[in-house]
Amino acid sequence: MTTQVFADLHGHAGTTFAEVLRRNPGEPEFHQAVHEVLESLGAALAKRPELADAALLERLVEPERQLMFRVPWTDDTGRVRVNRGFRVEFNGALGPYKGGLRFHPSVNLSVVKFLGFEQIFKNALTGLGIGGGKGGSDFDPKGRSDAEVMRFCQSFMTELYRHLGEHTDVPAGDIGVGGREIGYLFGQYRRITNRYETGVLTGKGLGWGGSHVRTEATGYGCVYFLAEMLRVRGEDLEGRRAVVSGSGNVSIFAIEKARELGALIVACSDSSGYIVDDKGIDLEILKDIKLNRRGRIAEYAERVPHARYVAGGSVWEVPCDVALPCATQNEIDGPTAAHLIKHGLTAVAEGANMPCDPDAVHLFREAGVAFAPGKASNAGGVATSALEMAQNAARTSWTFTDTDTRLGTIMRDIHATCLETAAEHGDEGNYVLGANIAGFLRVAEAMTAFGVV
Ligand code: NDP
Ligand code: 2IT
Repeated sequence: MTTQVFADLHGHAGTTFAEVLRRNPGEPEFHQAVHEVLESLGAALAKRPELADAALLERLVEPERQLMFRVPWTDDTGRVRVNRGFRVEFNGALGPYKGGLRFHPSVNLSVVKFLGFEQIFKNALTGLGIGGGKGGSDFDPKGRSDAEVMRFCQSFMTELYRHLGEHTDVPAGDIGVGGREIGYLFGQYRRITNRYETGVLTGKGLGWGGSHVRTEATGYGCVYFLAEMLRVRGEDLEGRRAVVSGSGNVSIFAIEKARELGALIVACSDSSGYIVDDKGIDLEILKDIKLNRRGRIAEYAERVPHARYVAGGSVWEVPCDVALPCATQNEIDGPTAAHLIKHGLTAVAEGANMPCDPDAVHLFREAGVAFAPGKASNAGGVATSALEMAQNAARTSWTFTDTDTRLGTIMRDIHATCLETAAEHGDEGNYVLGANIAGFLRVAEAMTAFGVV
């Protein structure tokens, strides 16, 4: 793990950050996410000194509740395995804690806290009534049978259920958690509680309380945001050469929508390597490999003779005009960003959470690259989760077109909010500043109304 060097923060933000470092040792991802938000808030706090007086920052950086628990399960050979489960209920000022579950060997408290912290501002930006939370486990679903994944999910829910509820805490998917896992989790929740409480999880199947467009929402929403960011610059996606990292839920539907809007997506990846297809990725083949058969990206090059597979390496070696990082945190660092800029990059929209590190974001801004931070551009997933909760509460279901139209409107509204907020605070076009301040102000208003709680 490399030691991070943080730019100095002044005044109230500086003292708050020093306390975060002291109180949360060994949590670099959490420090990084907090630093980025605090760095943006100076201009907002200068206009609203009463927020600093009410210790809003000190309260925001401290999770309301952090749960860690043992998850024992039995593998197919009969061996007992033990994983660690997490749920961080970070801030419930705007609604039930809302945020995904990540199953990946890299999951630890720092990762869950950074994701939960980001989620507070992201969820606030949607304008819907959802607080911020996140959870998961260091369980690695890769190579596990369906039966093993089911037993793990059942054990995980056997502890977690007591902390959940449609008005309390509502998980969904994230890395390693998709429709299959949500099914097992919901099945166990229903069995333990004897309640058909559809609003307790989102990302459910369409036949049992799920919403149209939830599967596509994060990727589609990210491209809606990107298209809007280009539109205000007098540009569009037609004929643009794009690279997307990852080949999971967010990546696949970002590719689908970007292609529909005229982009040529020439490369994508998984954790083993990347593929390049200069004719444009064949989405049917990619979906078959990744969604139907849970295969590896290398198979794409076996099925598409003109494509090539590069084992290891980073997909960001491939020059592009538009970058959609949709895999994981800190996948684009300073040198990678410099390489991309040198080869003609003009726009970045983060589909993943915090995929660009602070050096990369700084270089993009300096070079005039249009940059959309994840908490704004990937908010379509959680926004559609809130739409799923609304449908569950009303015991109704909307059409695909209706739901997709609502998603489009939400993403354009978030885009406008970020731009307007950045301009009001003296930094035109800075989506990072706009997203952090707008999200913060909405949460701060509710927290102030509630008093010291
Ligand atoms: P998936 O599990 O569906 O896909 C993840 C993809 O990223 C896979 O291709 C995976 O490769 C790759 N990947 C994951 N971790 C690493 C790593 N450490 N190094 C290299 N590649 C990696 O997850 P999602 O698509 O749901 O999530 C992707 C990102 O989007 C995450 O940052 C998530 O937090 C964020 N996000 C997701 C939302 C959602 O609704 N699902 C909403 C908003 C944000 P492999 O299969 O080889 O592991
Ligand atoms: O990072 C995210 O916003 C998600 N993984 C989706 C959360 C949700 O509750 O839909």
